[in-house]
Amino acid sequence: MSVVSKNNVRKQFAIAMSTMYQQEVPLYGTLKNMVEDINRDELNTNVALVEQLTAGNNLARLAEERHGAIRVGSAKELSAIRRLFSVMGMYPVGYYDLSVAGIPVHSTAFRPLTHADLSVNAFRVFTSLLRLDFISDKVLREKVEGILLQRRICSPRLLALINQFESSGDLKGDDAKEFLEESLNVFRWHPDAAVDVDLYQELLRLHPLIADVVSFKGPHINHLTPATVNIDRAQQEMKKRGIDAKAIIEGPPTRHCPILLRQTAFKSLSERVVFPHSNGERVVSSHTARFGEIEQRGIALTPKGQALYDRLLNQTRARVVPDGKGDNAGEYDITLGEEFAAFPDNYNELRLQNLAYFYFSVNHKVTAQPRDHERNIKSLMANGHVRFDPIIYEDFLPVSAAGIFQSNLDSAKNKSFTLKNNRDEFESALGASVECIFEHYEAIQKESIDRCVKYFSKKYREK
Ligand code: OOG
Ligand code: NI
Repeated sequence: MSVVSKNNVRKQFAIAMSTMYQQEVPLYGTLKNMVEDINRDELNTNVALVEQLTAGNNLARLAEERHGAIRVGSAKELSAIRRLFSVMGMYPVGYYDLSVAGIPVHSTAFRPLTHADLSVNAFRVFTSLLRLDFISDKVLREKVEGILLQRRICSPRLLALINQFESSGDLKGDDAKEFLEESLNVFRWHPDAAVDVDLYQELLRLHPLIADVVSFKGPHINHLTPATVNIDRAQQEMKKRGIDAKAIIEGPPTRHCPILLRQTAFKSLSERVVFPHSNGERVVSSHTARFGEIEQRGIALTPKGQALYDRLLNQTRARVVPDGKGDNAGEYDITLGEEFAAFPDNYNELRLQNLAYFYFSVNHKVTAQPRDHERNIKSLMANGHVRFDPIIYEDFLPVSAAGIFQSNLDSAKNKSFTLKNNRDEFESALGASVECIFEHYEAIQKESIDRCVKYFSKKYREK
């Protein structure tokens, strides 16, 4: 039996998840087709964009690039999920504390790390751990902890396959196939609830997220996200088709040079659930949690660029807070545009001011050889021997993520509460530390510069 690479396992997993979610939530299939049509049309009419995506090695994966999200209830579940994703070459990057926005979770994103692995398939899973310290009623909290402790989200066979991977470093043929099937089951939707309807209602009143995590048999995938090259158009198109879209696009405003990440979504749908009842009967009711999202990714920012982004977003929100219903959506967009006028919107300027990360590559269109004293990256770039293209941001934004959560939690009373920003607690639940967001972009940029310089010094030697 031949070894199946982690990249291959992840690629197949992403495809299988997409198929499963389209069956579970048919509107997601509509959304995905809509985004594909928009992308095809945009790429047909924008030659420069196609060139840029090709040079940065980002064109092929556009069609299959998407992320998903899950929510888990305990340290045991979070660490099991970490081990599961590592079989697919996905590692925890970044720590997002959403309690600051009134959401009782903290999160990370499991994703591939290197440029080569990302270009094979960039599937990521935003993973949130419920913060049970949010439940102030001790009796209820202990009851919930007990339920979560009993829950087994991974089958014994899946755990055995993960162990096998951890001891041998890979999975072969049929084992990899079985691993995929078993993994898919972890994220499947269960229409029969694991708690009775009274407890469900009690948890719902406390916070809809708690009900969503605790009441079911596993961490069902709660959305998938195709990537578009024109999210404004996707937002308009959703509205045109009568799809119940989120009121605002999260993240930075529309720009010539897109930065970081912009997101929108259709709101979560009400789904039929069968609950057991303490009197032994079954009660048919509904649950609202699962939705479909669209993302547009732009260039990754350096710490300096990220600080500027954070400052401008804070300034925007100090002036207008999106009301969630869309009544002040226009005003919010205008204010966002005004504040972000201070963010350079030109790739060369972003590079010169060290605000963003770039992928450098040899420009084969220029055939003249550089002169000896020009074989450094600065001159190579100035003379067009080397081109530079955006390194795409692969991570998430805490304020945007909170906005996505909130738009799907209609019944959430925005209770204010304070929980400690507790990265240590999260990492100890995870059983590992989370990777730094910036380090990997830095490494990709450096590697691309080294490759270009080496290319021209080799040519130089051959002369
Ligand atoms: C996750 C919401 C955040 C994103 O893309 O920022 C998110 C969730 O609802 O579980 O998916
Ligand atoms: Ni998302």
